[in-house]
Amino acid sequence: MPLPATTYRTVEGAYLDLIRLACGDPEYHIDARGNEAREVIGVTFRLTDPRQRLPYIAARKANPVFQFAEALWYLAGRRDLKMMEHYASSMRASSPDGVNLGGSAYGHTLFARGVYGEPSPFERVMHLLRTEPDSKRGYLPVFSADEHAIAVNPDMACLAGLHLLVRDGALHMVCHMRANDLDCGFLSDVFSFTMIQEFIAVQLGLELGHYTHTIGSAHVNERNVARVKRVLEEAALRPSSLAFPFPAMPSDTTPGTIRQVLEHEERLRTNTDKYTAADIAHLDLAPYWQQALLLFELYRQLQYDDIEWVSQDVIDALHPGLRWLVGHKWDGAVAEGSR
Ligand code: 5HM
Repeated sequence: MPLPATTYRTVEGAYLDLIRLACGDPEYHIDARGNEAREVIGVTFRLTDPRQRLPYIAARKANPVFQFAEALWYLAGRRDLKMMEHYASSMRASSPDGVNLGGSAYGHTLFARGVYGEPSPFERVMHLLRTEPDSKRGYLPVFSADEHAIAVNPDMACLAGLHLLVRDGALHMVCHMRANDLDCGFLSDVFSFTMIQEFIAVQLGLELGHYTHTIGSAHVNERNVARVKRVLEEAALRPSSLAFPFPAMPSDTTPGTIRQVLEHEERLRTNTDKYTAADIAHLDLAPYWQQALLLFELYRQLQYDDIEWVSQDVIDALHPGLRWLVGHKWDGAVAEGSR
């Protein structure tokens, strides 16, 4: 009996197959809201190890600073533009009021409590899964029909919803996206959504299960086709993908941990503080979350300090996979021997 979806161990394999398909054998050429794109309709794949959520392809120049920032922003239930535009200034264009993000503030939809302190959708689903583990009702809708009522909506949620299923002691997740830009949005979406899955698994005391991703409109914008081709050329020349196993989220991670990481993040984002690797190592935070702060300190140096190289202690303290990624993203600011 065939598996329900094409299965990959890491996000990189899925990313490469999807861009190859949409670029090389598109079903349609579309032009929605001025974005010409090559499109395939209705794709699904499964990641057996959702922790392997980073691609190691030099030509892609993936940005782990943005990916951690976005995942933490979601987990904290935030929607403010000021945090996210620091890491990606392009996000301002999606904000309807210059203060908050709209439909794409998925974490606000999922994790924020109601105005009168009512439980968040996440808290309600946690209660359901604790009381009826075999439930099929653990669905967290994100896209709202009301979004169609907003005239000239600059930010309509691309994530339709996340479905949580507890089976055999593991938390599986199925993600439904109405649309996914395979070159730009896809990698940070899978990174963040699998972080959300792992965070929820930790809250429930469960193993991390598999992650299934389904897309209505899977597309590559014409303006990104040249980069996509470079990515595919690099992948074709490599014997096999680089392996930097991504560690497990600590089992004592709570919403309070996320708040604590983001308090430090804010100090670095606003350049109120600067940290050495030793400062970060002495914080009351698990090494896993210290990695996020090392990335934010690295980004602080790039944004605010008049430096030739990012300080070597920060580079040396990074997980080898993150060091590889920042070395290729900011190759002019990370000493060559460290890449
Ligand atoms: O016209 P439309 O609202 O579909 O344009 C949004 C574009 O951003 C699409 O290309 C969509 O696939 C991409 N996108 C994404 O891939 C947007 C968001 C933010 O909601 C996202 N992933 N998370």
